[in-house]
Amino acid sequence: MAHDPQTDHGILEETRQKPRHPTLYKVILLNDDYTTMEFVLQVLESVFHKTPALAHRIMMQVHVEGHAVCGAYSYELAETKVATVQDLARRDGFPLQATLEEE
Ligand code: TYC
Repeated sequence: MAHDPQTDHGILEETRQKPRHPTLYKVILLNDDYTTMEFVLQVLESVFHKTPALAHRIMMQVHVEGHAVCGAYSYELAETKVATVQDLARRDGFPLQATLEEE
């Protein structure tokens, strides 16, 4: 039945296995006691392209709840953003951390 020559044209079965859209990865920003709120706002605006108002909301959510999602991206882009956050933070002497989570 799986290979009925009347209906099996040999294409659909292979195609159906592939995801219709690429897996996205959430970048999660984590709270700490030392990174300044101003620095977090800068990161959200420059790395995640948030407006100042949205950056403020996300920063405060991290501050109050411990973590918040900054956006969802392809694996490679999400990894790059996590690395960029950490590079910028270390450069300014802050312990700010970001991590990835499959959506
Ligand atoms: N909790 C930090 C403070 O009080 C601010 C902060 C917000 C730090 C968000 C990290 O991802 C963060 N200065």
